[in-house]
Amino acid sequence: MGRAFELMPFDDLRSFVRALEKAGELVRVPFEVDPYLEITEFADRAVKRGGPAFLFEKPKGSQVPLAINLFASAKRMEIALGVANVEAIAARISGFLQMQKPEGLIDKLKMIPKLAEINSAFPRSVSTGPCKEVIRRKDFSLHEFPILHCWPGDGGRFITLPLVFSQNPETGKRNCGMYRMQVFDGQTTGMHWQKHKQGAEHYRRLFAAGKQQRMSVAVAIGADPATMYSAILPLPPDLDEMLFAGFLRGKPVEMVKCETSDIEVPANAEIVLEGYLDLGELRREGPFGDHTGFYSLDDEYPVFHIECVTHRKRPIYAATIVGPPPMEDYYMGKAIERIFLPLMRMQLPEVRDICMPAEGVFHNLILVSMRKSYPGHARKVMHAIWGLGQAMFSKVIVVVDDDVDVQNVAEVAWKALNNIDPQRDIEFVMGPVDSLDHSSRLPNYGSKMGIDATTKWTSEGFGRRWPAVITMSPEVKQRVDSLWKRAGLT
Ligand SMILES: Cc1cc2nc3c(=O)[nH]c(=O)nc-3n(C[C@H](O)[C@H](O)[C@H](O)COP(=O)(O)O)c2cc1C
Ligand SMILES: [Mn+2]
Repeated sequence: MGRAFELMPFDDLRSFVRALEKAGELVRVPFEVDPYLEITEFADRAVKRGGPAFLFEKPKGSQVPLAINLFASAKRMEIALGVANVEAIAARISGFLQMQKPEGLIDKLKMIPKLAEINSAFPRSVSTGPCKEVIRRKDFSLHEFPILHCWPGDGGRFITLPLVFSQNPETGKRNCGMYRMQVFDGQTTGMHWQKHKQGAEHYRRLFAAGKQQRMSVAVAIGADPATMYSAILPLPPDLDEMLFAGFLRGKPVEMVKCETSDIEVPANAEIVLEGYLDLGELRREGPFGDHTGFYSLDDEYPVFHIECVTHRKRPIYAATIVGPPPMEDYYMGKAIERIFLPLMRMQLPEVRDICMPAEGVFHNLILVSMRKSYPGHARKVMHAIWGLGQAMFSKVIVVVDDDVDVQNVAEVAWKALNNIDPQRDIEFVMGPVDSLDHSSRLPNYGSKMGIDATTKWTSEGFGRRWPAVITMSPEVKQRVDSLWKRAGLT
């Protein structure tokens, strides 16, 4: 029986780097470049010009090479996830969601590959792995690594692609999120998990329980690309990112226990930082040149104390930069948009497509096309999106009819602007907003706007006639096709 899918999972970061190099998607920089601002300028220019990923072999002041922009194009996202098109992942997810109870033997046989696929997604605990090649309980310092000082106004150096592992104190379930970490000294960093994220939730619950003073946390830097990517996915709480990574790569993620705690990390990681947070200890973190293209303001965040560093013999340090869009995170976010559409459509089958344009920096602008079936339906969709996990941050939602291609922002602007009576069709709601929003009246709390740009119906109180969009008749188009050539036009 043929496999339901074909993936060539990467074993680790370095095999991904090699694949990118082979595909002409990565350039090695053999001379010295400074992690203080200079690497940012390389990475920013490259992403703005459709340029390559980089492996900086000699970051100034460090023996450790640095990889950046690994996910910074549609092509690199596809290589990372082992697909010709990210829509293929959406199709695999749809396949699972549409799975029916098998009726006969043939149906049952058809299910076997799908079940095998699910089975291969579960993470496996292993006793050791490459991330343990070097174990250092003392005499380690973060200053050995080429940690970027990204932008001139940043508060310091930041680890920008960390996989932060923590445990839900009530269920014991694992979470992995990507939360930047400011280097305070060789053994101490900030832990910038924002209020709404799972790491922060674990911290709050443990603190509230009042039974212990410390929270164990482990951080992996650099792993196979599907595992790295899974850290940013807006999964439901308690859905293990490592399970999702296994699904994405079609092979279990191998997890190995830390030296100093029970937390597990990907065995193939390049670098692992083990440590703890003192519950209640906060420290000023930031400013940081952020996803929004602005510096996010400094604020109080927990402090991560590192007790042990393990790494490969010759580790590669993985980094990204964020800043004025489009940046690498745009391509990571675009893939999220495509991969998560089938999951959103399970809740909201009326939604046809969504688009988050680069300028909206993920959730500042969400364009939604939908099949409208009843009065007020567009508003129901807005409110449902505001109720859906991290989509709660959607600052502006524009809903259009399903004949509008939301991937074409010009078409949305044209049709939506014609279709709205602003006072009637725009609604404001109050609620949680992204921690990075610098305009909201209070941190984390502010207003959001929904624009119903669908065709208005009599049943919605619209008493006038609604005009059709202008199109030329197909016969005339065809005839002019030949006349056009006859006139010598191309
Ligand atoms: C490059 C990059 C950096 C990020 N930095 C942060 C951060 O510092 N703090 C934060 O809360 N979220 C950050 N995020 C977003 C989270 O990783 C994302 O919301 C993720 O879904 C959180 O996982 P969780 O739901 O398991 O908490 C970052 C995302 C990317 C792509
Ligand atoms: Mn999570």
